[in-house]
Amino acid sequence: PDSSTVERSDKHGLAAGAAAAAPSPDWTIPQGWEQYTADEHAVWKTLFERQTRLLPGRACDAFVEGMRALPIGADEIPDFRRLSDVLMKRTGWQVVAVPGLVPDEVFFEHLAHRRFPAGNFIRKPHQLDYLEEPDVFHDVFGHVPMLMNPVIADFIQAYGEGGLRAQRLGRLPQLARVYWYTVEFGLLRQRDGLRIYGAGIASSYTESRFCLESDSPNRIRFDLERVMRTRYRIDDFQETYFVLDDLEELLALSRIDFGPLYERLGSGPEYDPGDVLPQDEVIHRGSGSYHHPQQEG
Ligand code: HBI
Ligand code: FE
Repeated sequence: PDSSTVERSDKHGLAAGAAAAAPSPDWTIPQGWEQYTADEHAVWKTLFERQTRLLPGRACDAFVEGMRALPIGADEIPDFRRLSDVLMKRTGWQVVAVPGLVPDEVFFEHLAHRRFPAGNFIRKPHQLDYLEEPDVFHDVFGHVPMLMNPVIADFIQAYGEGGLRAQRLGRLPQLARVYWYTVEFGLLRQRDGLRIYGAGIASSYTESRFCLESDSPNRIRFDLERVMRTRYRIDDFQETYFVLDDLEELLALSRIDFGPLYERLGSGPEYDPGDVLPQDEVIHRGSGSYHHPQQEG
């Protein structure tokens, strides 16, 4: 893409299609913090306040601690420079601005270098509950607090490194499921109960309750190969959540040699999002009432 044609001042509120012209080879753009409007800060405030009310007793301790130590508050969209200052000291991560979804290899390259690409735009008031591309609320509120945790910090870097390799080996769909069912939609069994650590849930008003309180979804103990064989839903609540007993489990995952696993994954079954298998350690067997409502009569 020809960066010279991109109008740098025109970058807020860009959604689908906006990323078509990459402003630079690594797709980063200035956050343009000074250009956010009062209305945009107000959308952030609405999202921040309703989510912050919901998370006590639902988000895991690491999330709450990360959030507390960061310059993230209700009144304004956070400034990535200030987030990066704090993150850098704690775990060596930075937050860089991108216009929306970026190509897989660009995404991985950033993660491998401990740069988290965050959308700089914020959803419109009519999109509070769902949008297709990650915006600043999902990326900053959902992901950045967990990047303060050293285990998650290393795991996401390893995912970036592994992503580049998986792509070369044609195994990206399988690896992406690990990210999906952990970093985005993971649950954690804390001493005091099931908690959220996945950013896709932590930033969602509706799913943060559904994932813990609904009897509809399955909650199954995380198993790496099982997860890599399991398709996921991108446009609705998950039918199954995978549960870690300890975030430290991710530490082992970032050191695993996926080579032999990729070999095995070349054959054998693939599972649907709602499948429950005989070998699963089932924490809650979902009723399926949300995704598969029973017909009357
Ligand atoms: N780009 N900005 C952004 N954020 C993501 O989470 C993201 C992306 N590009 C590709 C991507 N995720 C993935 O689907 C990979 O994890 C496979
Ligand atoms: Fe995300």
